[in-house]
Amino acid sequence: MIFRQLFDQESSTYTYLLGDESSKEALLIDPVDSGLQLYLTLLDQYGLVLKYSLDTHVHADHITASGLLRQETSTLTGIGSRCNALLADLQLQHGDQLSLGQHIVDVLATPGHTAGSVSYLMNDRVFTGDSLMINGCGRTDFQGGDPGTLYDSITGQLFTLPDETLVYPGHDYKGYRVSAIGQEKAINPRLAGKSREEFIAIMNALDLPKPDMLEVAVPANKRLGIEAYPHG
Ligand SMILES: N[C@@H](CCC(=O)N[C@@H](CS)C(=O)NCC(=O)O)C(=O)O
Ligand SMILES: [Fe+2]
Repeated sequence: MIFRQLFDQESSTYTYLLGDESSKEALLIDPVDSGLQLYLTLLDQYGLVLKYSLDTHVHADHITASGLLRQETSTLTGIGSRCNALLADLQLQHGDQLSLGQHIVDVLATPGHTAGSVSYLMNDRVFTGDSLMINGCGRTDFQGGDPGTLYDSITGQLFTLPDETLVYPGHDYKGYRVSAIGQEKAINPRLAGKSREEFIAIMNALDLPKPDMLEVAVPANKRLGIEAYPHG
């Protein structure tokens, strides 16, 4: 597999490029609009064809490149069906499977950061978006977020994966790049040894300032980051 973890400094967002060398099929997870040219260059350099541009949720802090990628390539765009981003080609649901050559991507519904959040599981790694971060997790105070629901997603879906499963989050604000399910179970301060009630109390007490781009990004990302789609 070709695998690249890309970082957008502006929003501290990780974007993932996965490519299957045999079939030349590729997918991107959580591409950022300002990275468009970089993604196209990398695809070209590796000789890959973009099959899927996937988002883990409707982002509140940056604009997705999925709509732009749809215009520039033959990619299908995909997002959780409960995100209400109706212009996406694939309205993904828990249990859906996508193929990348011989590899399978499993869609896991992991709501709680937003109502429509999903994670993508491929081989030994899970792309958790903002459902599970390294030593943390996404906030739950807007976009249909709910701390109890997030606790249930993390403990019921993500923490039931093998401990060795690598965790690749949607953001990191502290310099971490990759974790593992076993490590998050053991030392994530919001989750290790915490009851559902304790987790809810922690999340409800965060009192974080709203993302700078919230009012712009959410409506834009519901249109996959472009005004008119797919003809714009
Ligand atoms: N200061 C950042 C805040 C970004 C933010 O709130 N990120 C969300 C993910 S969309 C989150 O869950 N952050 C978790 C945290 O800050 O602990 C901005 O303005 O963009
Ligand atoms: Fe988010």
